[in-house]
Amino acid sequence: MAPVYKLKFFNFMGVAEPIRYLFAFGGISYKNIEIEDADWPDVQKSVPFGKLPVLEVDKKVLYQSVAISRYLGKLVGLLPNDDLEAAELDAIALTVFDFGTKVHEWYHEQDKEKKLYLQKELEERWCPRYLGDLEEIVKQKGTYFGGQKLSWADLYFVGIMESIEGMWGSKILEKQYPSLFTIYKHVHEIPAIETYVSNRPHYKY
Ligand SMILES: N[C@@H](CCC(=O)N[C@@H](CS)C(=O)NCC(=O)O)C(=O)O
Repeated sequence: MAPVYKLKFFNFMGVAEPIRYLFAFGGISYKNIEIEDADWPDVQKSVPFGKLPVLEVDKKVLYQSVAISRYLGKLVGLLPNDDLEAAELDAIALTVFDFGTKVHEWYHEQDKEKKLYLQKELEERWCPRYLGDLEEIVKQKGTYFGGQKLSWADLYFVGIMESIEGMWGSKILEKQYPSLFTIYKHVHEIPAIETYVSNRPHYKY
């Protein structure tokens, strides 16, 4: 019998969005549980390291968005058999997560001056560093992060980018990062993803 999947996160895209993409891609049903602010203190005590997302697979609890996405990636046929290629994709997803952390830090900064500083850092330092290097990797590999074949790392990247664009307030890839934009477009053109995106709740970021 297929396991029962329960994804616990909040009512935004964040690091859970790639997981939702992967479920959609594989046509796997799952319960998308959005924790309300009022319930968070209690839920926090019950989850590993006090963080979300977690994915319950029957009675087992998986945490860390990259590990969860890799697990689902294998399940839906988006993980290469070759261990070295698989590790390269882990590195991509972890790098995408690192970039997301920089944007998250800027987005939630309350101090005006510090926020301006972080914005400048993002524009002048972190976008060229992360997106620039990721763009080069794709250019050398072919169409996707893994070469010619779509992988879970592509879905991880696009899910996180959608959340990042929600925070940033505008599109980021089209003008300066054409290879990354191609991945973004291809992933959104996958019928199951297209259907998921057009039916999902209104997530701000
Ligand atoms: N590296 C973790 C990050 C998890 C994380 O930081 N989750 C945040 C939401 S994006 C969280 O649970 N924040 C609530 C809190 O720390 O109180 C992952 O990728 O899953």
